[in-house]
Amino acid sequence: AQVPVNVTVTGAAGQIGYALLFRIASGQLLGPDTPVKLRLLEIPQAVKAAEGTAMELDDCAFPLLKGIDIFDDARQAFDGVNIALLVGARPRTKGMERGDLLEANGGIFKPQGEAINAGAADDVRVLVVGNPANTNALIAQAHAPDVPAERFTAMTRLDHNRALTQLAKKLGVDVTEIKKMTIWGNHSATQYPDIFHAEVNGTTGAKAVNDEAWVRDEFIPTVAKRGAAIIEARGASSAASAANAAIDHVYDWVNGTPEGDWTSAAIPSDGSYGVPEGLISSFPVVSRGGRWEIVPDLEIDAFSRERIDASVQELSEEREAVRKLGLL
Ligand code: NAX
Repeated sequence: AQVPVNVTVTGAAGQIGYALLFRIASGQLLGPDTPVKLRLLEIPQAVKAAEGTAMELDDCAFPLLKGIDIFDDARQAFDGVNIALLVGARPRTKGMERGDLLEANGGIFKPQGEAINAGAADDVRVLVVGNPANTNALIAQAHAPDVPAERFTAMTRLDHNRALTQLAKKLGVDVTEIKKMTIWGNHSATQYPDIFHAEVNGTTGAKAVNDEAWVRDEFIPTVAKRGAAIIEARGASSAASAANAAIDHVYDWVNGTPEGDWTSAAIPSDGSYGVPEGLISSFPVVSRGGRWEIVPDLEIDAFSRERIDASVQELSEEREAVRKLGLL
């Protein structure tokens, strides 16, 4: 029988955790032939709730689920980990400044990076979901010097999927008719969803829409502020859709993206498209042979340039801020 893949999920007792764990255990993360073992990390106060979720996972009798262990210690949780889903983070609370937020999350992602460095399997792949995701990924990466830098990624797949549906609705087409959507930059309100390279039935997304005002004043803000709109409507932040995006990200990373299409992921920049090297920024990416590659040589017009630069500038400022805090 195949050796189970160790999947560590942090923040396992949270809302995204609740939506994510059942999909991992049912085989949607790694495919229907790959058994998994779950390693759940929580803070001590939430271990009991994680145990409750584990009871429910047991009650599903998932054929692919070969074990569940629950920890409140990062070293143990990341021991032998193959896939690390870093979901738990410190949310911004009222009156909290950006610097406080980065510092509080540094207190989470630094020790988790160290624990990954100490105990992870050679093939470890890390996806950071917890916000501020790009910079949290950078902090974890900085404390895992023995792990190849490219194994640290942050999630913009939810933004990507949101953009696909918004464009499909506008054009009255099926989401499957749209290829090559791109999210650039930070997973924040400055992100830039780009439909100039998207393909829809033989033309570009932008040409199919043929309405720059809609792109500028409706599409981009709707995608960028969708998280807030969900909170407003649901009274809680996106959870099932975030879990779905995490599944999509890891599945594609392991299994490859389809020919003739690409997706979006925040990965360490190699300097492409003027994004400073090392920033974990969202790009158009394909996955080949288990690695993300940035789609090269796209033409970037002035409209896109301005928006990519603004989001990347924010990432540079976040990097500078965590450097000053001694977190890099
Ligand atoms: P919840 O507050 O429901 O759950 C977070 C869980 O993390 C809690 O159970 C908490 O006890 C746990 N936790 C806190 N510190 C921890 C630590 N040091 N180790 C282990 N666990 C720890 O939040 P939820 O709605 O699940 O969201 C989780 C994170 O995802 C948040 O940071 C949120 O902002 C972020 N999101 C990111 C998205 C993305 O697209 N990248 C979209 C959805 C979501 O907003």
